[in-house]
Amino acid sequence: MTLSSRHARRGSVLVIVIWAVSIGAAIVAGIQISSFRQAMLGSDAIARVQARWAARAGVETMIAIMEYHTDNPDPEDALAMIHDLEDNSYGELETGTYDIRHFFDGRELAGPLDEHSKANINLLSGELMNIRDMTPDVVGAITDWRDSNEDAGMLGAEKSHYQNRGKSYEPRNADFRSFAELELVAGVWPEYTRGEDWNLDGRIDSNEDDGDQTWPDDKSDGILDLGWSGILTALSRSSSRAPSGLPRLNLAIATPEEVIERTGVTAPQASALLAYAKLPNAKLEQLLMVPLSTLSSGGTGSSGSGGAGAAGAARQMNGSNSGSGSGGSTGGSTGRSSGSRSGATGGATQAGPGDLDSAAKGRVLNECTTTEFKRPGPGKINVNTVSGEVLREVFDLNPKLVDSLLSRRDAKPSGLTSLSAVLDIPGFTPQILSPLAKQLDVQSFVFTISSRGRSKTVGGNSEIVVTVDRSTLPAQILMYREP
Ligand SMILES: [Ca+2]
Ligand SMILES: [Ca+2]
Ligand SMILES: [Ca+2]
Repeated sequence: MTLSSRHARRGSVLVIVIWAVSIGAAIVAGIQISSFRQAMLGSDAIARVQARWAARAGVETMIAIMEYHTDNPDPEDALAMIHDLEDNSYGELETGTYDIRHFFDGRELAGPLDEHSKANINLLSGELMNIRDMTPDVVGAITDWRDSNEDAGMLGAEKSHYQNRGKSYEPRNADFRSFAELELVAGVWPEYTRGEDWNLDGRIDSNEDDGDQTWPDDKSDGILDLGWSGILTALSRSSSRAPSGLPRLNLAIATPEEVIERTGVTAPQASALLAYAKLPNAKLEQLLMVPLSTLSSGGTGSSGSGGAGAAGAARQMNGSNSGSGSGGSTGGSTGRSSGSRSGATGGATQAGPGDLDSAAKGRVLNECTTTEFKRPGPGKINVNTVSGEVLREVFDLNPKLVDSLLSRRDAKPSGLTSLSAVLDIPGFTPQILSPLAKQLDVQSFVFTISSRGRSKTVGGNSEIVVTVDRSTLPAQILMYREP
């Protein structure tokens, strides 16, 4: 072998070695880059999981507090649970934090949203026309969506209307099951229902407060305009549970002893209540408008004027249910208004059962019922959490009256523990109360928790929105979303 050929071989070995080394380096670099990427993806995934579980911890905390208060009610403090929920609306875990808030009536509040702070759309009829952007044809379509029949009203919309427009769905012909269902109704636009809260989570998101930079177009003023979703709900539910935690006493089948023990009324008052409860269409909320003596004498038929009063009360109920009895209800209210005044001044000295004072009315309204509870229906409005907007806009209440109700309520650290407090507010006459009375209560069962979780490490975010009914134990999840 010559020197030159040896040199050449050594050279080619060197080339091979260099080539192999550079291939090896490239492979190592490639492996490094891909494992670095995987590590990044891994830590992102870990951050997301941590954020999601932090949000979940917030939800579980809220549910635990609600269940505790269902188990341990405090009839002397209408706000005990709400304050507990607020106080625990922010929490820190080892790996993340959660934060539960909602926008309501132009402000951001800590804690879950009380669905009973809004009017249940399934209980509204004539009041719908008061709502902004609501037109007669939309009210007609909402009514047809909800009523069980297939007869479209003059301005309404039943199955054929939707079929003719190529829709793949038809009216439910029963109560709305969610607020979003409202957007399926003919003539309803998301701009009305959602306002600026485009993902319907009750919270202000960055795209909901940046003007027209991103959808939706918003006012970029730090306030979340909730549209109809700020005043209407389909999720609040009724319950047989009284503020004391006991099932409400059904006056249609109760004994006088049970009534006295539960409400502290006198024996003649208990008999009068039981007599009234046996009347067809007896509604306990009539106590807010009509003195007990008038209601019960209508029941026994011993007094002509009393009978007229009870009949007027029955007419009133029917009138407000159909939304077409405004003439009749005005006449009836005038009569009851004077009756109520005389009852308030001379109740204690009257013969017969004697009228209930406002505290006793409050206890009866809180603890009793005249109808058997079968299943949860649309829920009432909690006077302790209702917004001024709902009272003004849905019930067309005079703004000064609304202010006096809200300032009276907000001045009490334990809230309004019975509706009797409303009776004591000047200006809340029977006429004003009658369309509202059947929708008012002092407790809430259904809440929507919007929990935002944040991971401590890389800043992963996650949101869970859950609607919970706490009226039965364990609490029931009515809706779950991760928007
Ligand atoms: Ca229908
Ligand atoms: Ca939102
Ligand atoms: Ca925007």
